[in-house]
Amino acid sequence: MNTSKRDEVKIQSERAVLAAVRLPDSRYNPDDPFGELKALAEQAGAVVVGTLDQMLQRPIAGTYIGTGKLDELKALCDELGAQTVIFDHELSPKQIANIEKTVERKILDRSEVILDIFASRATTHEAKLQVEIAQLEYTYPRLRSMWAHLERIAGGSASGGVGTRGPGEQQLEIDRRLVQRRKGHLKQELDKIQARKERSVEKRNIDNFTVGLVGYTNAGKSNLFNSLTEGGAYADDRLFATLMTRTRKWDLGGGVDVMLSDTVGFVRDLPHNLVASFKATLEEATHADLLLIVLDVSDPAAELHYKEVDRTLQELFDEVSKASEKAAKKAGNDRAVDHWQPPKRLVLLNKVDRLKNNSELLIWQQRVPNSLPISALPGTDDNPSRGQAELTGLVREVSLGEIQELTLSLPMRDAKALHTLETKAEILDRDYEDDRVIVRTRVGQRLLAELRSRGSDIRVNEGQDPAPPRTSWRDAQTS
Ligand SMILES: Nc1nc2c(ncn2[C@@H]2O[C@H](COP(=O)(O)OP(=O)(O)O)[C@@H](O)[C@H]2O)c(=O)[nH]1
Ligand SMILES: [Mg+2]
Repeated sequence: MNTSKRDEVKIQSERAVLAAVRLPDSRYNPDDPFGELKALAEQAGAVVVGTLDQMLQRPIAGTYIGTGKLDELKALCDELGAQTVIFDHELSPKQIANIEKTVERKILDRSEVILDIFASRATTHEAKLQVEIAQLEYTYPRLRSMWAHLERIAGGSASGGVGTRGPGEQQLEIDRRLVQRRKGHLKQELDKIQARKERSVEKRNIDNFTVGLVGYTNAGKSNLFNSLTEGGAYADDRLFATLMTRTRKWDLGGGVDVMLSDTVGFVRDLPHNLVASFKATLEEATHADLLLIVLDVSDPAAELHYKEVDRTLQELFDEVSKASEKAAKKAGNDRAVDHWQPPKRLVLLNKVDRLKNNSELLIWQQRVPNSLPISALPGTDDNPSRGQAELTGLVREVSLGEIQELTLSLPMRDAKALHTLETKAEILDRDYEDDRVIVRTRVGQRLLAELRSRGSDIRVNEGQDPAPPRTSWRDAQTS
């Protein structure tokens, strides 16, 4: 049998063909029908070499796609040297087996690819547990159906008569119980974590202002990530692009840099039992200082996507905020500075180059006041990428806070604070008084506030008050 093809669900560096059935109620972008699945497959490490779709009134029971199309699919795989076919649907185990018989390739469905991505992205203990539970939940019913099939074959075999249980059958019973037991164990562990709410209320690293890219799959996050951090050097090398680390230094010019992360993407019609693992995996985004919400405004579903991202982030923020307050109370520490602060947010209206007219963009800008039109595609010298220079400037401002010229006094032994000032602010003059250093400096309001909140005994010269927090949109975004 060719079940061996599915021993390994991973598709890292495999050549894949994408397949889809378009039903009357299918939701997809007609201008880019395979966009999302392609971005998902690439995120899982596959190299997409071809696509094939079919319009149907309803799916075919045994094979989902029409049987005539299966021969076409096989020919396409032969021609393109593809090892894998990824379907843009959830398929039953029976359908997978039937398709595999004709196409003679590893057949995966959309949920399996998504789960694989979540598994590779889960960093916290909670996220890892959630992903494994989802994998067991998704795999378990598929195994059951496979067992039922095997049981039927075993029942008719010469080795066992009616009422005898073959050794294979016993093994399957045991496996089934093991899956259940493992799931029970994981759920218990998860309950413990959630009851304790022992999320590390991570203090942000003062040396690194962190920026996270969030948004739907196919919105352009990875392209933007590449373009901003490497001038698009890796954009064409798809395979390498998915293998590289997901956080890189982003040089904003003038000696200022921040850390930029490409986070796990939202997925259209996320299957119900994958929601928990998605949210747990996304939670790392709540620890960023600034979130760039990337929106593909050329997608007909853009408005829906925007609302969904907004709602989900708000839910996450509320959860983390509660956990953070609890933790602070428990520690008897009520200083506001130690509480978790939600990241600032900026919405990037991406793929503006694909909009057919300017009025569409104007509508978006009205709808989302704190937004910036952008194109994530790397530009050329003659035709620089729209919005990227502006974005870099904005992020630079936000990461520094308002710049002021101040005279500061700090203890000489606070070498760390002094070093931070030297690297992140401009020192104009320096003097020594007893055991203190007096520096005249051009310093960002944010940097100063953070240094002081970390316990540095920095005094501002009399008569000079640090600027009050800004009330511009950037600061307004935190509430
Ligand atoms: N026309 C156009 N296409 C874009 C732009 N940004 C991204 N894309 C395309 O959209 C697809 C998805 O991009 P990707 O960065 O992988 O999205 P991600 O899933 O959010 O990481 C790719 O085919 C990109 O070439 C853009 O600004 N303009
Ligand atoms: Mg991506």
